[in-house]
Amino acid sequence: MKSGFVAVVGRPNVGKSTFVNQAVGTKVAITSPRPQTTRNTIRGVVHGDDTQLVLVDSPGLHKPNTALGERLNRLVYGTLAESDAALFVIDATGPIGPGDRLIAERLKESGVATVVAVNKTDIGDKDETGSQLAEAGEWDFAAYVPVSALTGDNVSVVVDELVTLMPDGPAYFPPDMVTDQPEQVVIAELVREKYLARLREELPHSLTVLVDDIEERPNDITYIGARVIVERDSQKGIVIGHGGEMLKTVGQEARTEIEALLGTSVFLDLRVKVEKDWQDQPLLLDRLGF
Ligand SMILES: Nc1nc2c(ncn2[C@@H]2O[C@H](COP(=O)(O)OP(=O)(O)OP(=O)(O)O)[C@@H](O)[C@H]2O)c(=O)[nH]1
Ligand SMILES: [Mg+2]
Repeated sequence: MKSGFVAVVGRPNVGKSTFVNQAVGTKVAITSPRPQTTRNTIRGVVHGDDTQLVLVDSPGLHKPNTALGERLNRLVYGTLAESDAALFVIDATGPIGPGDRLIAERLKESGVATVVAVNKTDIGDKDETGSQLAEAGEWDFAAYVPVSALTGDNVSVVVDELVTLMPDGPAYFPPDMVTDQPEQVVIAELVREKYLARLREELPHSLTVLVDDIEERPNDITYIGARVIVERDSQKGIVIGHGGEMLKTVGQEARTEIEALLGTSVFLDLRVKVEKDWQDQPLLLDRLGF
């Protein structure tokens, strides 16, 4: 069969995770309008007729200004070195910028066969999409496809292009497996997604979620204990909300999705904890799995 690993790269917020979810057909990676939503490499598997694409979603590449940012960038370039192909996602709604050019250069240097997806065509201006395709065309990559990861338009075209770049290989994942993430990570990410949708500006980057406990209880109830971790005492109040409102709403929204995922009722026990400057503490980053 044709199979292999595809590094999905691009600037923050261009729609990498949305693309992976659409191609896989299941939400394996959370998405949000905020940059730096994805913090880990996440594998999403596209099963085809005698083909298997393992899409490796990764954090958006940006100028690092914290230890976390540096780790994320290293993670992405490490992923690239182990890939059979790359999918470079750029955003049709804005001009190609220095960030895109830098990534294009790195991709060229790496020698990894690359497909370019110009994403968000559903909201991008036709002319702008056209001029972006022309400009990106000068990089001379394997293929260029305008897509909408959100609506699914042309996503299968990108998948087909990537499949042609795959070597002969084994099935890396069994047919029923769509991601490599353990259940507690998927659950923690769903909670974080609900917060990302609600919080403004800097706070999203200061927030992380850790699931400590998943227990099956009688009457088909799953107990889940999780910590919402922020950096400063002042952020604790925001995350909890007036009269506990924020914590409650986020908890309810996350619970609904987790119940659908697990197929049981869920008791979600969320606690808020302050870990000072967790983004700059190597030991804590290790514990949080970065
Ligand atoms: N209209 C439109 N919006 C999109 C499309 N693809 C992604 N988005 C939106 O763009 C935002 C960012 O999408 P993500 O998939 O989280 O982007 P990302 O590249 O994974 O971002 P990071 O993980 O932060 O690097 C979200 O609000 C998505 O809903 C698209 O094709 N059309
Ligand atoms: Mg992402």
